[in-house]
Amino acid sequence: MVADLAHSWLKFSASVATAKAAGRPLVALESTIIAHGMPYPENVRTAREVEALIRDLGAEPATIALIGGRIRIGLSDDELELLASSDQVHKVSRRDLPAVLASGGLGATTVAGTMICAALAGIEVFVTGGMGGVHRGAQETFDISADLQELAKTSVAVVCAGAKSILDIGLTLEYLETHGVPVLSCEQDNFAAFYTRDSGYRADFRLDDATDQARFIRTKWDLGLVGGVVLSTPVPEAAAMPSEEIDALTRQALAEAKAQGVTGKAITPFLLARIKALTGGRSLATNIALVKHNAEVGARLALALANAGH
Ligand code: PSU
Ligand code: MN
Repeated sequence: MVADLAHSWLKFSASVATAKAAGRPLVALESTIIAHGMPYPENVRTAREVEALIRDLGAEPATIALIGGRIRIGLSDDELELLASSDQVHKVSRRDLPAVLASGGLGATTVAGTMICAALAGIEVFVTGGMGGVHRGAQETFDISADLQELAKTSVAVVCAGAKSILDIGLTLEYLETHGVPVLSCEQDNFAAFYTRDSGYRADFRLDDATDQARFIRTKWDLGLVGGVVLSTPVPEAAAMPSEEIDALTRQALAEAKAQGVTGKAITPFLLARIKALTGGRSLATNIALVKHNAEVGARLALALANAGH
């Protein structure tokens, strides 16, 4: 009954509904990266290009957002444009979902928010840029992204380029281990660090092949081990940033956030925007390249999961 009530809040786009009915694999995409993670108009251009890449590989993209009091699974071109250009878009994680839906506002979903909506829509694979995590200094601030709790309880595979070094990556991986969330890596042994390929921390399991990734994920869920899986894949070599540079700029952006008293849900967008400004926009090119690469990895995983049955 609860599930039926929840489904009354969903609205599928025509193309996602058609693909779903035909049993074509679906790939969820988040909207916080569009509304709060990248500037206009690069954000809307990237969103469209990412959708096209997924379609070209034979899966159907479903960008998720809250519009007019419904959870929208799949957006039109105009709706993507609206999310990308409006300054009235709420950043929606688990906590914010009922508020923005009930008020009919415009909401961009985070990794946590998108996982919830994807699971309701029956979508198993979700592609993003970087995931949230345990913030540096969390021992004092308690700032741990709700993304991690969502991974602990919602059964969606999240494809990302690891986590940014604005976070404490070691503590992020510890947190995931505690909650039984497997961290898979493809193309390398180590967990990726978003702008750079190597976080310096080993992922739990390296699985380069989509068929093997799908078998792992299907086995977890067959066993009733509820919860997400992280699939980390590094930014393509040619687009990666030098790690010394990004480390120094990250420290600077963190110091500025602290000096200006930026906290809570505002901190991640603040740091992303500062790093972009401090790199003269080069971090944006890296961001776009890694999202596109993640989309390819995610589309292949969605196809492999469809072939793996259940
Ligand atoms: N990391 C990025 N780009 C992003 C985000 C994180 O590199 O756009 C967004 C994602 O939507 C993620 C959210 O779920 O920020 C995490 O925010 P918070 O730290 O407030 O939980
Ligand atoms: Mn936070």
